[in-house]
Amino acid sequence: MQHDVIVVGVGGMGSAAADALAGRGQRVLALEQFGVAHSRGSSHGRTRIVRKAYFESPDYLPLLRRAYTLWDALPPELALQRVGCLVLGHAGSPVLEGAAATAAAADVPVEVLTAAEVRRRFPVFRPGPDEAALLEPDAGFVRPELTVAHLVGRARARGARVLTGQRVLGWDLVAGGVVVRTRDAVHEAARLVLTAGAWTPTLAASLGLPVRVQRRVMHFFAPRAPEVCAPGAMPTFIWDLAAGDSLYGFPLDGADGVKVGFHDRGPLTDPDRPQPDGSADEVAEVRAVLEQHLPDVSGRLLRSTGCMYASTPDEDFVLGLAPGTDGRVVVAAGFSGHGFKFVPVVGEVVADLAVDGGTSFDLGFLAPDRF
Ligand code: PYC
Repeated sequence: MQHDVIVVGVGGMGSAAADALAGRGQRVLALEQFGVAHSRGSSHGRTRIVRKAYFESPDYLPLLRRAYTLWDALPPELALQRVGCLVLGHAGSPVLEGAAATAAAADVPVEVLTAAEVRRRFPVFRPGPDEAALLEPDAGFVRPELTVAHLVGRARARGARVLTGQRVLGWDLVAGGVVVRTRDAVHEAARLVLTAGAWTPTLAASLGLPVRVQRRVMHFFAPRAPEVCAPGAMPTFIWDLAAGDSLYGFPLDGADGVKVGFHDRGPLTDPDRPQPDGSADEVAEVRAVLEQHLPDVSGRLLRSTGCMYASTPDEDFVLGLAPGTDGRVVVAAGFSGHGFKFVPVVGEVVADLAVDGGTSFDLGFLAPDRF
């Protein structure tokens, strides 16, 4: 067999997996249907939030701590930019309370701020009197496209074959390994890693994972008052507007402006249809929220770009050995719009699972067979 492991899908997770596997001496073939650092999936749009006061669950903390170490070891232009993260919400907001609970349980330094304190320290935000916030200074953002390009480059330097323009049609278990079919070839290897993002429902249909694919839009605005949006004056943020409805965003990023988007709003979509740019209605929807909550951001629209979330019912990831595959298939999927910050540690975990059949992290809450 020419390869030890085939990686299907080279976005954030696939690039990290290919890199980590090649770093462990595996003969890796990685197949990507588009190009390196493309914008057809879920790993584009300039910036991603990184934070540890994880309202989703404290169970992510061991993975997050390792991810921080790995982000900090990357070249400076890829390392975590520590501009902080502000979580805002009404009293009793599950996002705010969840972030505070994880911070307390895991000793993550945070500051609790009243609405008045938020307005004084970060005037770009206009919380109402019954809202509060949690500031996590050690949080910030990373760069998705640069990260993918870097990891692919390093994987190749470590001997991985990363092929672009290779649409995978399907895969099967065979005696002693797996085969993967593309339009032009059939590839064999001992192990398969599925990091197919929004194409998980297509490529992992036999695994029965309940991953649904949804459209999201990232909006980039030239702010009306750039001085209150500069890094230092404005942290990244997640604003819990109402149950299951939040707005997130980033400080001013040079000519790219201020990026904001709804974490939860967006219809189901077909990943094979290129996502159109944000429509007039989608822009009007976000502008209405900006006018009320961050009016200084709501200047000229620079661009609105579509992307996709591949989400599970509980919005926790799917990370582990796929059931019924005799330990030959590793699946890393369903990142539900909050996965990119884990990219480097997911690469390591995937390599552990593919090479050793296990990992020292407790991944029970992410098990592929939990549904
Ligand atoms: O993962 O921090 C995150 C996030 C929340 C909303 C968008 N990204």
